[in-house]
Amino acid sequence: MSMKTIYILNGPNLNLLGQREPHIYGHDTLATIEGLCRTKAKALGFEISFHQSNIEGELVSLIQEAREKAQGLIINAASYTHTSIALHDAVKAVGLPAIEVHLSNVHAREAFRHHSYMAAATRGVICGFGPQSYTLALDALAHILNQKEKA
Ligand code: CA2
Repeated sequence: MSMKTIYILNGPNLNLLGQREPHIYGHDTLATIEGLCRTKAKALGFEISFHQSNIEGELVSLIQEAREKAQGLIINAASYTHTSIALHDAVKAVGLPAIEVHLSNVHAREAFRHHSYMAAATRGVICGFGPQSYTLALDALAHILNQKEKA
C-alpha cells in the first residue's frame, strides 16, 4: 500500500518567518520547519505535502485538494485563524482529521488572538511550542490515522 499523506498548510505572512519578529516567532524559517516536518513524518511512516499562501481563497482550494490527495491535515491559518469562516467551513466540509497549530501561545497574547474559527473544525489545537508545535501535531495525527487503520 502507498504511504499515507498529510497536508500541512500555512497562512499569511508565515513566509516571513526567520526574517522579522524573531522575539515572537523565533529564528527558524518556514523552509526549516518544512524540513523538520518531513523528517518527523518519515519516521512516523507518512509523507507530507507542505504549502504556504497569503491568500484566503487559495487556502480554501488547498483544503479541498487535501480531500482528494491526503488522509489528514495540519493547519496554521495564521491571522485567518481569528477571522475566517471560509476556512472553518472548508475544514468541516472535507471531513479529514485536522489539527490546528500555532508557533506562539496565542492565549498569552492579545485578546483578538484568543478566539479561533479553526478550533471547532479540528480534532485539537497545539500552540506555543515554536516549530515543535508542528512535530507534536504530526505525532497526534499519525496516532489518529493509525487508530483508524486498525478499526
Ligand atoms: O503563532 C502562530 O503561529 C500564529 O498563527 C502566527 C500568526 C498570528 O496572526 C497568529 O495569531 C498566531 C502570524 C504569522 C505572521 O508571521 C510572521 C512571521 C515573521 C514576521 C512577521 C510575521
